Amino acid sequence: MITLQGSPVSNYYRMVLIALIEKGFDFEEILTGPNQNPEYLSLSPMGKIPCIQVREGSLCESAAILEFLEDIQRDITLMPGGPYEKAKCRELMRMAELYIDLPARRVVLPRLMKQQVPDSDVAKAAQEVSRGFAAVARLTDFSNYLLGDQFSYADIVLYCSLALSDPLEGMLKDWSPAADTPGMADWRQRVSERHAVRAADEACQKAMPAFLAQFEDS
Ligand SMILES: N[C@@H](CCC(=O)N[C@@H](CS)C(=O)NCC(=O)O)C(=O)O
Repeated sequence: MITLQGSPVSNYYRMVLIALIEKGFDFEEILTGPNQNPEYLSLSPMGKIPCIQVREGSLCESAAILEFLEDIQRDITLMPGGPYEKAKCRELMRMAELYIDLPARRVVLPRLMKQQVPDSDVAKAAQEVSRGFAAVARLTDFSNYLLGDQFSYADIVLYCSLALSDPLEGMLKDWSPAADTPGMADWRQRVSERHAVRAADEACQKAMPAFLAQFEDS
């Protein structure tokens, strides 16, 4: 039995949740936010979510978790088999995280927490994220899944990373890289219709109001 710790409001948590469901694992969830409690730090050394606990011990960092899940359960694969193809999958996973999620996150989260974010920071983030979208579009034509007909971790990570670029789009007028990337809207719809993705999205929607409430003025 695998224990997943975190919250479905986290897009990294949802990546792991989707993988667990897609691969048919037996798992339980323990809901927690990121925190610096010594007990949690012994499982997730940065205090970030998600982390998992398995028979052998604990594991954090979503990419490491996803690859571990792939290694222990190969009946339903979410990575291609060959070394080059596998590396292409990792390439897209990294690009979505480094060039879409992270630059967007730097301004979206402070704004969500009602902190002042200079317009220049928002513009810089948008510029970086635009480059990320253009780079991803050079690697795939979105005609079915990102790597062809096999649904993979690349799809999961990019799909979940868009949860950070979406609110960035909302912060700027006339900037919509997702809509402007040919094929992406249809791909996104396809991914969103998968049972595991729908379950993760629904869990996020359910948990979001309580998460947002903590930032409301009392
Ligand atoms: N690189 C980590 C990132 C995880 C992450 O940043 N999670 C966020 C929630 S979406 C978090 O725990 N943030 C709290 C923090 O950064 O201290 C992973 O892939 O798991």
